Amino acid sequence: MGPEVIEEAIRVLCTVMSLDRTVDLQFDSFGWGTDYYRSHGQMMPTDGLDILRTYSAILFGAVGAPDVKDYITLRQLLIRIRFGFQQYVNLRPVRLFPGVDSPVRGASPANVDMIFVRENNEGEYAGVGERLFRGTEREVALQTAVFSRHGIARVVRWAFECARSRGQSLTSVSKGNALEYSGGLWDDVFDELAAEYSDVAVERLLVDAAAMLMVVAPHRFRVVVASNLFADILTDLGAAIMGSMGLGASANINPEGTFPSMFEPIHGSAPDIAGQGIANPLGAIWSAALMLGHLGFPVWETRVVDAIAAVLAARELRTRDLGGTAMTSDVGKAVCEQLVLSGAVGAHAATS
Ligand code: GGG
Repeated sequence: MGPEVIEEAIRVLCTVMSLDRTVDLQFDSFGWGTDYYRSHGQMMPTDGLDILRTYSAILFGAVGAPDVKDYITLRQLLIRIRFGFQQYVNLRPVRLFPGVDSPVRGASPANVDMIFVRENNEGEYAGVGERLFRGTEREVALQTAVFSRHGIARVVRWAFECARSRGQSLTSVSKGNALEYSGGLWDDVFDELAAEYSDVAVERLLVDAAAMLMVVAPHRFRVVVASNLFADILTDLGAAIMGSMGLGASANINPEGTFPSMFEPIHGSAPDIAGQGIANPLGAIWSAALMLGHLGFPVWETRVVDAIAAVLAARELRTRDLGGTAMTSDVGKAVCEQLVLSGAVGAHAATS
């Protein structure tokens, strides 16, 4: 369902451009993915990163298909781009929009407002490992988690800066009790940096406690920093608390700007509903909003998120995941209409 939701994200970006001529984006589309794999034996061309490198940003849909191993689709495309372009920060906002019912009792827009900073280039995703004695009774799989001081420090520092700029607390999630090497290093680096950022309130949680507290006390989380795997899992939980996986947005950021950053909804390809035009496009649209902020249009980022919020608050147009019957394109068009309704003032603000 990647193409369906990205189509709506582009519809919204085109609406923004029609409202503000200073937002001048051009799009090239690459059909890299499982179809490409079936005909070429790889998920993207060998020189795919060289092709992408010339762009200002990447808007990514989804990967995954039942007939291709998940580790092929994910590693040969999404992870290749994240690692190849040193997108070591994966920003994932978690907020409950007014008008959306959370499955979590007591969750409200006031107490569900988190930003996850996911380490995006290391951990269990480093791709280091082996399968020994394949297909035999004694088969063994080794998956080595890679945690470097440099890799931890750069993402934790980024998270501290984020928390400081927002005047919010920073929670670090690890598993330093059972994972004495990786979790131990993570905790040490976090503590060292916490001493430098004494103005930022901090909390350190074990990942199991963090999962529990996100449900029973979501207000405790504002900016959260965690390793690749832990934050991947916790942000799916976050999306569930938000009301739907279809709402989750993310930004894979190369903070130095040496390479393009990439923006993608956090959901996968959902083969059960792909191609039916019923997927929720709001996670993809929110991701496009994050892209606008990254490209220097923070006012338009806010306005697109406000338009998403308005559509959800109206409780009229909902895709199936949120209990409605609306089509993907209906929801995309509704966000555009909201933008147009509030357009003239915003266009001025965006350029000033
Ligand atoms: N929207 C991108 C996508 O298809 N995500 C699915 C997925 O499995 N993601 C894993 C990850 O974010 O590491």
